[in-house]
Amino acid sequence: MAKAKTRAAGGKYRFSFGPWNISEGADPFGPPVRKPVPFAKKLKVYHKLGFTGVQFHDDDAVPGLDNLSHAQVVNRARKLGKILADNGLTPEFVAPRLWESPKTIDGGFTSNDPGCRRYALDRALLTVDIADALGSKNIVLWLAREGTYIREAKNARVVNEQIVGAINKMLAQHPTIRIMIEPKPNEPMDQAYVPTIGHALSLAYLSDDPDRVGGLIETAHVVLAGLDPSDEMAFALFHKKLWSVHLNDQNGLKFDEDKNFGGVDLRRAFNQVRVLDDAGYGRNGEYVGLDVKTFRTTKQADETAHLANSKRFFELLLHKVRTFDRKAEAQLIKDRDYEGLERLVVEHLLGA
Ligand code: XUL
Ligand code: MN
Repeated sequence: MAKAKTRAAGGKYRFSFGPWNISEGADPFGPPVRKPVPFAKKLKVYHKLGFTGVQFHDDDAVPGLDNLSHAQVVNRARKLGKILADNGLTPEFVAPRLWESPKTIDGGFTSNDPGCRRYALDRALLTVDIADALGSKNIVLWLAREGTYIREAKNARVVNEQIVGAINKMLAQHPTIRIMIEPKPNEPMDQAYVPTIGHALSLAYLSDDPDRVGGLIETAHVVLAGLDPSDEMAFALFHKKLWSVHLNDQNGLKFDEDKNFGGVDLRRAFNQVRVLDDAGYGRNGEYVGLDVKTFRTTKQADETAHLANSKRFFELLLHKVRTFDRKAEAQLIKDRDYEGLERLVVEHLLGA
């Protein structure tokens, strides 16, 4: 592979993943099939595979946080921040896990129960404190259960006020914290309230500090919405609000698969790398984040192969992006010869 000049600061893209990406293989139909990997052992994997950013849920960072005092939570987060720094790792973001507690059965910020809404808000504010103690500026909001199974259950107009209200309280909790909304159209809900990046950014602009609210786009989530991931990324990049990505892949409209980046649709993956690289993604410190799961069939010894594979596919596609004949492309566009352009792209991807 020819050495292509990378665009991010420091000359290289920086990669991240979350500890949940090394999974035990449980699915709704069967129990775990691999042994759990202790967190400390997971941390060792990062450098080995060429990753430097760690994505966190609040309770990945501080397990059992619902049963700890505020001071204990912050103290443990601080200690973890030091461990990360000692290992040359950076905490990319922290995301409140608002979908497992009995108090979030009917949603978090949009629950119909005011006590449950309070729980969700308190947990989101605690997440801000955890991020601060860890040394990260970024909060990711995947609004897992903010939605409905039946439309009549909630007021789809009022929920926007509740979501923006919660975002405003999080912004007020810390002067420099940033919030990245990760849209997803369904699963676990039948219909989610912030299904696309357009929805997410329109709420961002309504917040008290729009400069501190942006987006994280996950490939699979966009495919589930029936849209094109590179177009969604381009939309957010135009708004200067693509602050992270969860690259993976998704084979059509089914459960959220979190497959290897490029594993389903190479051309779709090529176009994601192309819009990112063309826009100088990474220059402001953004990570190339992955959210990938290995197959249930994977043996214990290969439990991180999907991370290595997805990163490699990104790098190979980056080379394809940078060696694509842009002059020929411009001429074909000028001639409105899109059959010719199709051939140029596909032959390039096939190495023909
Ligand atoms: C869910 C999903 C989450 C978020 C972080 O589909 O992608 O893992 O990325 O909460
Ligand atoms: Mn994700």
